[in-house]
Amino acid sequence: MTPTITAFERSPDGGMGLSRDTRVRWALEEVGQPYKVRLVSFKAMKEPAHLALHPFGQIPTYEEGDLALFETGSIIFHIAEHHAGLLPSDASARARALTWMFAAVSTVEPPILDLVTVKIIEGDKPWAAQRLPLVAGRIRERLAQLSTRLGDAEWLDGAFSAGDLMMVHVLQRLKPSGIVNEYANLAAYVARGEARPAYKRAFDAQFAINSTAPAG
Ligand code: GTB
Repeated sequence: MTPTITAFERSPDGGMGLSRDTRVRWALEEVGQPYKVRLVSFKAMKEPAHLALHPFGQIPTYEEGDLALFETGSIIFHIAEHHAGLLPSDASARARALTWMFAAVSTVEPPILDLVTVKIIEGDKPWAAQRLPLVAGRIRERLAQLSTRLGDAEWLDGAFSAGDLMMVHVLQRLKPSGIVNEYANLAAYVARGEARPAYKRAFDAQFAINSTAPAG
């Protein structure tokens, strides 16, 4: 059964791949699973039909027959469980790949989201200029730790996995700040992820939607 995901009718980044449907598209492309996309407006995301799928009124969601999922971690885990290519078959290696998925969303992503918040949502507050270096410092601490662990390896734990997919997409959110480029091995790691044919297909698909959306 072909799954359907939801995505922004018009992404605030103009289709540069930062919205989280991109990571789900990427996972589906990695495993060769065709999918459909239902575009939703910001207004529709807060209406009952979408809230029934996603209690927090966000994208992406994932529907496959009777199954409806939200949260990219859960969606990508589901895809990886049902298709070869995103998780190793060895039980210990699989558990480690899952650990990296969780590390990406629960340890590395939060300070990165704080940076977005302090720059965009809280940018006009009188204390924003003081908070910014604190948040940037927390990000650098995490990236330094991640950089040390990655070392000169290609991926975080052996072959490319859902853990790398999630981590690369989390790090991409830092692109506008340039902070990832302070860590040469992390910048190269992100570039390796972006060079994967499956990533390119996912990026192009979401970019095509956003570059053709009518103005206004
Ligand atoms: N933890 C959830 C998950 O991983 O699925 C988070 C989902 C989420 O934050 N969704 C965002 C959303 O629906 C879109 S991706 N926001 C609308 C709302 O909350 O009302 C976050 C995002 C948005 C825009 C950009 N951008 O333009 O650069 C990047 C990322």
